Amino acid sequence: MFTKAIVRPPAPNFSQGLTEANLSAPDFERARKQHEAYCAALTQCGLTLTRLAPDPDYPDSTFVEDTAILTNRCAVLAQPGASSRRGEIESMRNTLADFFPALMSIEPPGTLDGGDVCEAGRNFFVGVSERTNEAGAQQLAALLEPFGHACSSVDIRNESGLLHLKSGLAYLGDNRLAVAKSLTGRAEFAGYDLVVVNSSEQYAANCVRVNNQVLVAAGYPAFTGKLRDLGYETITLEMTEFQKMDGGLSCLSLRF
Ligand code: CIR
Repeated sequence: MFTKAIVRPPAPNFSQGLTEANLSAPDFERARKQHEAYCAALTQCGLTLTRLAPDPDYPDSTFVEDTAILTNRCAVLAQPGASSRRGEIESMRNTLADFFPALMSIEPPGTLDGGDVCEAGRNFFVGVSERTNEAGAQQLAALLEPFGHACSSVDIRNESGLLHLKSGLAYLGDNRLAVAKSLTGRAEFAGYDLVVVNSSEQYAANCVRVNNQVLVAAGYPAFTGKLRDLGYETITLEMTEFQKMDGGLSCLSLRF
């Protein structure tokens, strides 16, 4: 059960962040409205929000999920794989210190983006990606082990179209994973029930279960239909402007 979330609205220079999406430039006003609707959905799910100030020094800083890994017993500050994002960690350190006395960090040469870490019950899947290296994944495993969490690495370096592991994976609770079609054969996911997301709807795989609801990007009817058939209550959210900056739905918040 989550009770809180941290969010940071996009800054006006949001469009200057990193992207390989090859879509048009995002519209700031629309992004701001989409972010507001996202915050309203989290509130509707029962969460109390900490809203950080937009930070134009870091145009990607609205994607707060990449800066930390939060569990019910501890928090780990990430070490962003993209150099332009490294400075996002410091302000998150101050914010998290208010909530997590046991605050740990991934240290260089390790790199790790929170978007590569998918908690699935007691196990954590950690994507080794363009952003997260093996040293970062190993550090996280060593830091979480004393708290009773096991980590397994999933190498996605050859998965075109997946910036982070969670771009193609989400834990729905109930031993169930939403998984992009291209990841379905991975041995790491044996033992879980898989809800497969068709290639044409891959973006929707980055959904978020928040208490009794699943937040899912608008415009992906096949996947949303599957979720509803399984009995999940869904809230669909327009994510177009964040998608243009390679951002998924989960990366706009840190939930705990
Ligand atoms: C970046 O490339 O770092 C940002 N433009 C997007 C990060 C999205 N994060 C995520 O999906 N976890």
